[in-house]
Formats: sequence, structure tokens, C-alpha cells
Amino acid sequence: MATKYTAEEIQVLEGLEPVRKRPGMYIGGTGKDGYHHLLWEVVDNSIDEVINKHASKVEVTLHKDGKSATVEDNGRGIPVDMMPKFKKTALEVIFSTLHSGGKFERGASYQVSGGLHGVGAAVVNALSSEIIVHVKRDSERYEMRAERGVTVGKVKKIGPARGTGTTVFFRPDDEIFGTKLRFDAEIIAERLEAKSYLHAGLEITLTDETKSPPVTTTFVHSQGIAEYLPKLVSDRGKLSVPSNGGVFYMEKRDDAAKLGVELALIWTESTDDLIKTYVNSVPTPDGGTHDAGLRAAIVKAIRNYIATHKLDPKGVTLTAEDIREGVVAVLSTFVHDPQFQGQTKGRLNNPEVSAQVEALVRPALENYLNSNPNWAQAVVARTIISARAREASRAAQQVSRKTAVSHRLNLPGKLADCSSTDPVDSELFIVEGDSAGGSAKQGRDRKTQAILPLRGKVLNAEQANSAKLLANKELQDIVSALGCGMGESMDLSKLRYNRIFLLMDADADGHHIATLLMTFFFRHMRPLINEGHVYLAQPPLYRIDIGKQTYWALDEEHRDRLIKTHGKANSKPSITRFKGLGEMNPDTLKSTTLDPKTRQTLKITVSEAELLSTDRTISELMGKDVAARFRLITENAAEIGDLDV
Ligand code: 1YM
Repeated sequence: MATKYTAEEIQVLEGLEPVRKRPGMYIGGTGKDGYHHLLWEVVDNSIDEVINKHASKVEVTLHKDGKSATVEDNGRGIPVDMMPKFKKTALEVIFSTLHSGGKFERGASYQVSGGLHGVGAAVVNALSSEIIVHVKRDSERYEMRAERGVTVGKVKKIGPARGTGTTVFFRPDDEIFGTKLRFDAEIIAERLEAKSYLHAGLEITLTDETKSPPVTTTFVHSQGIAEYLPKLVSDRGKLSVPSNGGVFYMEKRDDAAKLGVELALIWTESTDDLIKTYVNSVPTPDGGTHDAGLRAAIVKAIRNYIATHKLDPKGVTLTAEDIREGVVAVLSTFVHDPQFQGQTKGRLNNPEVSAQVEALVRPALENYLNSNPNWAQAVVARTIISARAREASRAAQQVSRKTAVSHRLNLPGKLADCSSTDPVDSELFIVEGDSAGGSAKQGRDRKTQAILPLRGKVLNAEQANSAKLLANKELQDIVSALGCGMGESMDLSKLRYNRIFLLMDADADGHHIATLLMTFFFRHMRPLINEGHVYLAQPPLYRIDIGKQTYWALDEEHRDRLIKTHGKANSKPSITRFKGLGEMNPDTLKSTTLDPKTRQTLKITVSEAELLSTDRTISELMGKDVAARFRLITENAAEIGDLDV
């Protein structure tokens, strides 16, 4: 260690003194983040060589003590020629001067680094108790050593070299960071992996010598950020939309603006968005103008697509958030003279970049939408769903505040409840009209089957505003009978019945009511459908007596099929058509519709894949052809076989 400083050394120390005095100004702080920041600076210098296509490989070694690291690249090697003005080699100047200037002011062709913009090496030197730099250049191997920013001895040739490159070993100074901090292999691996995605083909290895034996991990991704996206999506465990793939990828330069943009983007089922942005391959976790430009481009491209294709939804206004909901994107920008904001420089501040990014991304995205109509329509439908969900949940919150009061005490008066309090074997039949309700009450199994007759009109949840929903007695009764609340405050664990049957007449009116109820469940109590709690009861429309046998048919086609199969030459079938459930006697209702052993039911399910089309169907068809839309949101209809009771 140098005990006596030469005049020159003192000058150098003074040059770096501001860094040691106020490290936070340069690396954000002296905690864990600042500690790792030193490593990022060194790695970024290597990556700059990669960006400029002079290096293809970066190796990071975390040493056994966890308090020192080595970074090596196969670039050109830091210049070692003498600089007369400084009377020092370029290598020393780079590691000991805060504003390199002159020769090191990187030219217009230079794709500029992120980080500390050229002074990173000096900052790392200033804040390291020890640093050793090896340069391979012109077939020679050079070495430079320094302690706490003070060069120890001269830069010297230490032997012949094959190839070129730079190796930096450094140990963050305990005097600055304290004795407790260590490098965190996991944080480092994550950062290096991200870098490997940002530079397709770049090979980064991490050797963790704190493990015994040491563990080496190699990160290399030939497809770059297009490969990063599926990883981010699967890390979040959310399905992408649409299921047929659909990653939007682009890479474009604006030479006049000295700006490069690479973007990979997808819409997922998630309700949040995740937009990871980078400037010159350094993460900008706090976003900034490049991020704003991307967000604007997404919203404008989708709005434009909706307008051109006349896909505007009725009765709902799409907000920018609706459009961006579920977006997962990686935006890597290369900005010539990046200005960062904030202590840790996590936010890009160049005002011009916003419009420039938007101008590159928007037309490319519009072009992609127009050439991939299936993808585009799925994205638009997804947007509309999130808008409706947002409006629905606002309405629902108001309703549920009114209705989610304590259960049993607050049950609707007209509910004939079952005696069992165990939801697992309890069923609720929501029945159209009082007379059918009467038959159902008589035909039911009192222990497990509850009946809720509907008298008034059920509101169309698709068209009604929140105030109207709030006031609708029938919907309120359903919500209180179910006991689990609705909308965002819904709690499925409080559901009082495992199966909910919609029992309506087998005519257009009955279908209409069932559709209204399904719409309500779909919009405000979706978990009921997702978890398979909702069923359509299947009351027969015809009774057919052939000889001594009685058959029940659900509709005309079923009736004709039964007669064809079971008809006998010598006896004419006698056919009765029920006008409504009310006409059916309790025993008949029981055996055909209520009794689990003999009834036919349809479970209402909406698969993930059908969600978009279901939403569209509901929103577009409500109010038009009632009978036609009735079965549109039902799937997996149980095979309706011949009912022979
Ligand atoms: C392990 C850290 O610093 N590699 C590195 C840095 C430089 C160069 C090559 C380099 C750059 C240029 C010309 C140039 C640096 N150069 C400078 C400065 N690895 C690591 N590899 N020749 C070599 O930019 O023109 C700063 S860093 F100042 F010379 F530009």
C-alpha cells in the first residue's frame, strides 16, 4: 500500500475526493443498492464494448469472500497509450478522472452507455479499497493497481497476451460501505440475465465462488427481448392472449434523432400491466419519457384500430388504462445523450424521446394489428372486457355495500331455505314465478334444496346503471340468499349453496329471465361461473305417453325423436304440452327437474378461451334475439338422453 503520496497521486486523490465524500451523489447511496451499483458500472463498461460490437463475451466472478468481484470482457482492451496532457496512460486517466473529456468524449457514432456516462470506472476506483485492472492489447498484457482511488505504482507490462480484452478486479471499500455488505448472487444473476436478453447473442457467465464448489451459470439468448417476454409472462403465471401466440416485436432506428427502439409486447389475462424499460441496456425502473412514448403509442394504435374497424363498444368508455390492462412489454431504447433523473437515475428525462418513441412504435403496431386481424380483435375484446369489468365492479361495490350484511338474519322473506347449513350439499333453485315456486317447494328435498321464487322483473345488468342495479329487489334477494357478496368484495367461501339452479319455463320468457340472470352472474359474480356453481335446470316441455310408458321431452325436436324411437304401431302416443312450470304437479317437477337421481341439468361454464367471445356476445346480443342468444354462454351441455321416468 502506498504510504507516501507523490504530488501526482495527491492530485488524483483530490480528483476523486468528491466521490468518497459524497458517494450517494454518484451511486445513489451506500447500502446494498450502491454496493451492487459498483458492479453494474464495471459490467456496463464491458457491455458498451458489446453494444459497439467489439466484444461478445462478459464473465463475472463473485469471489469466495462475497466482498470482491472480477469482470472480464473480450473487447478491444482499454487504451493504454500515454496522454501527454495528463502525463499518464489513458487507462489511468479513465480510472482517475471524473470528467474524462477530450479523447474520451465519445463521438456521435458511439452508441453511448447508460450508467455514469464514462465516469463509472473512476467512481468504482474511488469507492474500492483495491482495484486491479488487466488489459490485453497489442499482444501485451498490462496491469494497473489502485487503492481507494490512488494508483499504486505505474501501469506496467506484465507479459505477452493472446487476443484482446479488459479484466477488472475490485473490492468495495469497507470504509464507505461498512463491513456487513456482501454481493448477492441472486440479484446479480437476475441483472445479468436481463442483460443477456437485451443483447441477443451476448454470452454472459456468472461464477459464484461463494458456493462450494463454485457454480457457473451462462446466460445467452439468441432471440433477445422476444425471448424475454414469454419468460416474464410465465413468471407471472398468467396466460397470454390470444392463445394462438401473438407477440408483437419490432426493432427500429431514427437516425436523425439518434434513437434506437426494440420492443416486444403481448397482452395477458393479468389485470395489471408490466412494462420493463431500458435505456442503453440499463434498467429504468421509474420509467420516464421513453416509457411515456410507448404507453401513448399503444393507446393511440388501439383507439385508431377500433375507430377504423368500427369496433366501438356500446355503453362503455374505454380509458387508456383499459387498453393497457394486461400488457407485458419489454422496451429497450438506445438514446444518444440520456439524461437521468432521481438519485439512482431510474428515470429517463429527455423530453424529445417521448414523441420519438411514439413515432416509431405507433405505426409499427398499427401495421401489425392490421396484418393480424385475429390478434387485433382479441386485443380489442380484451380491452372492452376490462372496461366493462371496471364499470361493473364500481356498480357492484355500491350494491354489495347494501346487500352483504350478515347472512341468515338477512335472508329474503320469500326464500324457502333448506335445513342443512352445510353449503356442500345445499342447492338453491331460483324459480320463475310464484306458482312454479309453490310446486317446487312441495317437490323439493327440504333438507338440501332451497327455493327462491322471483316475482318482479330481473334487471338487465348489461344495460342498467349502478343506481338501478342497487334498487332492484330481485337481484338484491339473490345476492343476500347466496350470502357471498358480489363484485370486488365477493367472498366465495361464504357461498351458502354449492349448486345454483336457474329454473325457468321452457319458453322465450323463461329463456329471457335465465339470460338476464346469467348476464348478472357473468358481470358481477363471475367466480360463481368460473367455479362451476351455476346450472340451468331442464324442465320438460312435453309429456308423452306411449302405452304404459311416460317420456319427457325438453323441446319439439326431442319430442319427435322420442316418438320415433319409442312409438308403437298399435298405440297412438298421447302428448301433453306444459304451458309453464306452474302447471306441473310437484311430483312431476320433482322427478324430471329437482331430483338429483333423475333430473337433467346443464352446467354453465365459460372457458378461458371463450371469455372474449362471451363478453362480445353478451354485450352485442343483449336486447336483440332472446331465444337465439339463450344458449350462447352455455357450454358442455350434459348429453341430454331420453328421459324415461
Ligand atoms: C471489465 C470492464 O471497461 N472494457 C472496455 C472499456 C473501454 C474500451 C474497451 C474501449 C473503448 C474505446 C476504445 C472507445 C473503455 N474505453 C473508455 C474510453 N471492461 C471495460 N473495453 N477502446 C477501448 O470508447 O473508443 C472508457 S471505458 F474512455 F477510452 F472511451
